[in-house]
Amino acid sequence: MEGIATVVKNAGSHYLLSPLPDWELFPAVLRGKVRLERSGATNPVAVGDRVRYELDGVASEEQPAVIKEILPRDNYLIRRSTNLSRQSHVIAANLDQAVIIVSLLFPEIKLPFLDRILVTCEVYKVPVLIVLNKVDLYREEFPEMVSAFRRIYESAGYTVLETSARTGEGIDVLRERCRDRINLFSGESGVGKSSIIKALDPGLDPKIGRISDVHLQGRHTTSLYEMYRLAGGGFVIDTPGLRGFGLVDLEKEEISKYFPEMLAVTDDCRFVPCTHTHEPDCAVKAAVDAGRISAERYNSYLGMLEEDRKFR
Ligand SMILES: Nc1nc2c(ncn2[C@@H]2O[C@H](COP(=O)(O)OP(=O)(O)OP(=O)(O)O)[C@@H](O)[C@H]2O)c(=O)[nH]1
Ligand SMILES: [Mg+2]
Ligand SMILES: [Zn+2]
Repeated sequence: MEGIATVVKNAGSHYLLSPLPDWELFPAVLRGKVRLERSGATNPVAVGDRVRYELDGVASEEQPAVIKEILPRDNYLIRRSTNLSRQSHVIAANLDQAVIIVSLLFPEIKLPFLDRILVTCEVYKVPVLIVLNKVDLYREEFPEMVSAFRRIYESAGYTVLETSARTGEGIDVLRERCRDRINLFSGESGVGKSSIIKALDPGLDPKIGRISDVHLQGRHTTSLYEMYRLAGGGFVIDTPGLRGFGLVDLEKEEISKYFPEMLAVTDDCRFVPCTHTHEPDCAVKAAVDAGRISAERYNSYLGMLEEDRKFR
């Protein structure tokens, strides 16, 4: 028998499939020659991939379904482990939304890191929702930090949702935003990705870690890519916390296209292409000077240009 199903879990060489939107999990393996797009990725099949499988009888651990073909992807996200490495890893495929989870403290946020993730989502055309989690820990004490963060990302065109997996704040709104979609949950280790999934649907049981006392960092509790079905509707993919995040291959002149607030004004730059650094009459620099583009985002952009020079 043959069928089409979606990869919902990837544990090394074993996979779990489900015929989404139905939730009936069964094991599968990759065997023989699978027709692949030439991608150079370290993992041929990713969570979210729709696959054609073959199966004799009922799938079991002893007799898993066999993945024969990966169907064309609507979209996907990849990352390079470092800028130096040519190897890339497909994070997930066929996503309706990337929910990027951050916390201002515990672990302390690194804006350039967030901006690289956002650029990657723009490159691969995956709509983004930014979730500012753990507000119970710092908003009362540092309200100006929260409003500064909001200002930076809302002025860039992103939606920022404040949540606390601990108190439940913002969780109903997030549940609504995740409904009827396939959502990737991504972000640094320890920001609360798995905790939020548990808060969205207390019937689920993703592994939740502890922040290390010494480094105030996450401990990479989640180690696999795994999709969950939310009781409220929709699907979420829990992922291991990102460490390094190498930027995808981009030409220097291209990078600013993936900063929506820069893209919006580049037509007014005198030079085409413009790197928005030394050129006269640059609309991006003018917008930064006028405070319409945030200095933090512009600095992240300059950092990416700089790396681009270093690594090729
Ligand atoms: N105070 C507070 N603590 C939280 C919140 N969300 C998560 N935590 C705590 O933060 C720690 C890490 O949470 P996890 O859900 O494991 O984080 P994660 O992002 O899944 O981490 P990795 O799986 O390592 O990538 C745990 O001790 C959680 O209890 C929150 O909103 N408020
Ligand atoms: Mg986790
Ligand atoms: Zn310019």
